[in-house]
Amino acid sequence: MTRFRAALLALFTMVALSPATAAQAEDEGPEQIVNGTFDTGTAPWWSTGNTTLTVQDGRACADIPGGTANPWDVIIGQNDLPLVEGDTYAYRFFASATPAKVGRALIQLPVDPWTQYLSAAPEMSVSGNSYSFTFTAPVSLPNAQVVFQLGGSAEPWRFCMDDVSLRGGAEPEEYEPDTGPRVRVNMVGYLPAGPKKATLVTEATEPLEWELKDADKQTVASGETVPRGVDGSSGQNVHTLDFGSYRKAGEGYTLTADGETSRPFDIAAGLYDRLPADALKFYYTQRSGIEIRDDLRPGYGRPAGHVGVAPNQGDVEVPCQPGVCDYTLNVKGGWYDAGDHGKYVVNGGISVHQLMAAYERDKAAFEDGQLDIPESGNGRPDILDEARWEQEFLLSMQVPDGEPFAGMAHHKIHDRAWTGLPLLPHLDPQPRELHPPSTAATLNLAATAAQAARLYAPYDSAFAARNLAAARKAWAAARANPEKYADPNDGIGGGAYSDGDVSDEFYWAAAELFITTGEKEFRDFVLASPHHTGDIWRERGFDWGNTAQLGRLELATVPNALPDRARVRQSVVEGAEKYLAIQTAHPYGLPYNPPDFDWGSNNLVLNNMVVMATAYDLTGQEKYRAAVREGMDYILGRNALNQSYVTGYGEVASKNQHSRWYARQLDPALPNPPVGTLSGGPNSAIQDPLAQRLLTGCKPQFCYIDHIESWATNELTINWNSPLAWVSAFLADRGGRADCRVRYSAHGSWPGGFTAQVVIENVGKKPVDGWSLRWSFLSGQRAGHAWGAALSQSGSVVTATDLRWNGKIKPGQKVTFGFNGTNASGPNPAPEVFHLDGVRCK
Ligand code: 9MR
Repeated sequence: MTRFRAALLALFTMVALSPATAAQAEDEGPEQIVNGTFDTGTAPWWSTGNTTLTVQDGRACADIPGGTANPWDVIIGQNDLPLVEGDTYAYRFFASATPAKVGRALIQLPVDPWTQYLSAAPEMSVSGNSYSFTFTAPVSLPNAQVVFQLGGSAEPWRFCMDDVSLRGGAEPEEYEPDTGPRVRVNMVGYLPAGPKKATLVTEATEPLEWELKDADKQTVASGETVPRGVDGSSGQNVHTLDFGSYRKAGEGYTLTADGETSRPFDIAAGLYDRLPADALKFYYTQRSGIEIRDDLRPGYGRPAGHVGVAPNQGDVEVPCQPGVCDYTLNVKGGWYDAGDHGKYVVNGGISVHQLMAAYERDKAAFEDGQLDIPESGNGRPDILDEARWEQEFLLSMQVPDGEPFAGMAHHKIHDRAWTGLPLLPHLDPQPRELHPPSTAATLNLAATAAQAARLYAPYDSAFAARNLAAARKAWAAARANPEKYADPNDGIGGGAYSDGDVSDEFYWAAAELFITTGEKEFRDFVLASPHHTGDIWRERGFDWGNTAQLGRLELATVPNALPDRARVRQSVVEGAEKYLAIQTAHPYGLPYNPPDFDWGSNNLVLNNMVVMATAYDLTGQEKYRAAVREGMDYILGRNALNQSYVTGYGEVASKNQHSRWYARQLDPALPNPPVGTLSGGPNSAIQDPLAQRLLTGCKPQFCYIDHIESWATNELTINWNSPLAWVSAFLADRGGRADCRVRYSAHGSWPGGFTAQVVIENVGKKPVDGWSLRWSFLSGQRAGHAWGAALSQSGSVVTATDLRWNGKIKPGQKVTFGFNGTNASGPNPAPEVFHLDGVRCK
């Protein structure tokens, strides 16, 4: 390419007022501006917090506030433009101002002393003009800034721009991620008893020696790698190595092979102890409608977003999009979906469901006070308080009685137009709108409300009843409107979240309603659904748009009286076998391997791990637990990019996820995302301009960049942290299986009450000497008078302890105790999971 190298002495010259011809542009060198035509939204353009860039009629426009003193009080710009010393650049743009204004157009150093390489004062008219300048770069730098300084006006005005172009300099360099040492490990570490595998990137095709070294660089184990050929997900020739036989706990281990030494890692039993709480704490700082307290999250405090305080225009009295409805709703609260300020019922649904499911899987693992949230100390598990924040919002999205589509749920509420970054929630000036009700949203509400009805019953019976009523109403409304789909083109100002097949949402909702009520209507629906028997275990995993798996997992794990429950449980094991086979064949141990990776692939990886973890819960077979542990290695560093996707976990970890308020990469005064935030991860479709510029042609694992502008590969969302929370709670669970088998039978019931007998059998080889048995009730049941054991109950968790005289259980022997229960509304299902002295029985 010929470079336009005019020997200009002046720093810049204004040469013409006409747009460049194509030939001219060709001569001028490569384009350096990303998305100067605003065809793909406003990214990676940014603005100061007092204005919002939105696309209008193909141009990027912003309302510039009046009453500022200096030009730099309002800025719109783009970062990271490379300049080459001595090269001449052509800079062009179209701009308009209403009313007419003089602005400042600069190309400058992005930090103090803000050296200007080009400075112009375009006189902008209402109809707009094209501007053209040239300048010669006096220095080389990788990150010059193009900015429009638009402040200093007493009156507000409107600015629009288009066709922003900076031509010249070097061809954009091919982006090469820094992938560090070629030995890839879980940088956080390995569990002493767990599998320990690593991946080596090498040209070699024959086995190579590997050595495991401790922190003193002493070799403690060694072996040979296994060549695995070229891996399609990365395009790399790789070997795997297995050091699972080494089990000694310690810090600072490294693996060496092929002359390369891995990043350090630990071997520790407590590796995952903090992760469940960190993954769950993420939700508090995603909350809308409440001030985030800095004392609870130092560095993250911020005023309440969207509580009807200017410049916010929501969320207390939100109208519909024009023509959709003529009422307003108070939909304050809930969690912001992701890095945007939208709130979407379908995505909120799976997120709150997975939090409640993590709780329901092992209620005793979740306590009050774990998450440092405002509700800590109220006597209820924090995870339920956090989930309730979202569930209340979902309830508020239900169409009121007497209105068209009463009982359905509005699909979403969000800004009328997309906003730029950074923008704290309370500073969002956009009008907010309710979008039409959808069957998918309605079924998400039915499912989560039915689930909430049973889980909140021990703590707040009124809230439980409100949920059950809402679930029934939503179910009936969905049945009456079974094909009201969200418009796939309704994606301005928020995501579309459209889904043209809601038969899976119907199945999931029916499953939850059946589990909670035991009623025939829901049982019949479940049994007749094609999702009840079909192979629903897609390689690509499940997510907000594929929810049949949620129904199947719930029916398999939560006690219920389905006639073919044994088959349902077996089907989960079949799904797990499928993911296990994919993982075993994958040299990076990935239980997900489609030829192209989906948007948010990390959450699909984690959801496939949920299926394998559930198979472990159902069968106690170690191979499934080992598979979950190995899957986590990928998330935490054993991958082609040699990085962890969880903020704060591992030496090199994602920290610039796309977010309007954790936008430190754009504004050093703002924080990075909190510790425990999952990045969406590799996405082959690279929809955002930054990823397109840097990653075009990427192999799946390489379709990722830890940059705030890469919203397609590096966002954070409530529905991606939810499987992280679920899986990490599973991983933090240190127990194996105890040598006990428990039979629980409710024999005899009367309105509101029942009597139950529990038999504990010692199926091991060692005698038990003193025991305590723990289980949790499914809904609001309470244990009362007991015989043969002392019973105590906290929330829904019951603990039975021996009475000394029956504390010994010899191998092969049994002890029996019983109790009277109350509050057995609904199906009163028998608990199925029991822990003896804290360890789950077989
Ligand atoms: O996670 C969503 C992904 O499955 C969809 O393909 C994509 C396009 O509709 O949208 C993703 O969700 C985004 C949503 O639309 C807006 N908030 C941020 C979400 C994560 O990027």
